[in-house]
Amino acid sequence: MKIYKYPDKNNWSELIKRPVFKREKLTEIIADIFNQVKENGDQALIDFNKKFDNAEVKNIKVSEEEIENTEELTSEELKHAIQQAKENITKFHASQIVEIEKIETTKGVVCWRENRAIEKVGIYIPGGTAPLFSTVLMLAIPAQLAGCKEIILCTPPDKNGNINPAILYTAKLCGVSQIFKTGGAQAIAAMTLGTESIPNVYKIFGPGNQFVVAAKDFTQNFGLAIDMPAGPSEVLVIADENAIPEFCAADLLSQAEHGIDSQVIFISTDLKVLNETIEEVKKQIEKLPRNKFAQQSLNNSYFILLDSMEEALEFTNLYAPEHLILAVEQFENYINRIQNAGSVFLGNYSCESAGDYASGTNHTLPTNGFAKNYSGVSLDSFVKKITFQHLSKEGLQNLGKTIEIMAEAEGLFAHKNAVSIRLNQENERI
Ligand code: HSO
Ligand code: ZN
Repeated sequence: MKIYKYPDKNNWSELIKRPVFKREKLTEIIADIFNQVKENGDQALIDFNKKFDNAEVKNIKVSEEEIENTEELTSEELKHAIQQAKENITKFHASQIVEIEKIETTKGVVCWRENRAIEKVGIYIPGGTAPLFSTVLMLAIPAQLAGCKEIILCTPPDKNGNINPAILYTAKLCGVSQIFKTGGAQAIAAMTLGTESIPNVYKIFGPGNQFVVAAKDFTQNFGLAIDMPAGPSEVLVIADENAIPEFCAADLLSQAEHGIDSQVIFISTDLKVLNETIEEVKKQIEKLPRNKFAQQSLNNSYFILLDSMEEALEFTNLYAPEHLILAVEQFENYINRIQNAGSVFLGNYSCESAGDYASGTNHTLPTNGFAKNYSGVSLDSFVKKITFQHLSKEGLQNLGKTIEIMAEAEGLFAHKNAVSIRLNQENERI
């Protein structure tokens, strides 16, 4: 834990830096994995399962029976919780569907946009120490609402060749079409190139380790889109004198427990709150089953004392956190000054966990400073928008001169002619 009291503004650029990843070496490894998947298809995935996950899997595709069994393997309590989360996430994302609005820009010239779902999308869910079935909700719900025809999901099997039942249960509940037992860069390669069992897709979503991140980078060479560039998860908490240190500490730890590279930053304008939060973190971390992860990520984390809320927001906008918690009383006064953040949690009762699981907002958010230029996943992430226009004869008469003048000024006479030929048309055919 590093503590900075009133750090000089000249040093802020150091504090907003994230850990750097060496990407170059990875590219070779990723290219090789893509090649193997291209050459050997499913068999390559079966071999990788053995090599990386120590799992014997005969069939890459999860069977209907395996999916049905999850009904029994998932407790009623968890099913109810997943249902409530699903309802809220559905409500919030359905509200993002906008009505088509036809705009007459000039009399007789009508323009509009229509959404078309991306036909085939792939969701990656990491394996490892936490089975992120909540991420299935966050990705499959908007995909289904958008109308994606094929939603496939890849996730690595455990040592026994199984997938966590909650992941399967949620995937089925949210309309995932097919589920495959493959993880890491090879899963991304399979969704990019297609194999005997796995269809290729047009866009890949979901978190993962550095290999998955690099493979998602690489897939763009094949014309695929990805949700967003990724980095480790992060939270920044701003606390004023009214913040509750116990709550702040719990929020910091909820992010820190994700992994050893998670980043948590605590900014306070009040020394007492700062000190008490640090003490609380030390106390609460003891009781966490994942305290080893949390401790390591706290080692890279900062506790910063600043002069004012103005400074706190200035720092925040530079850092551009994935999650921002405003543990301040008059949070309404600061909303319009938040420029760069993935998702914002307002007041003492809006914990990040709410958004991570069940309030309705999406938890797939820009990390690593990308909140400066990216939004989190939403319904829009699963659609393309096609523009349409219709010009009546009168419309072209009203706009034609402008187009002709501009085309001529660019030296593009064929463009000009496409208008002139219509305006000067002698025999009316239309
Ligand atoms: N905080 C993570 C999402 C998550 N948390 C999933 C719990 N499960 C990244 O936004
Ligand atoms: Zn989380």
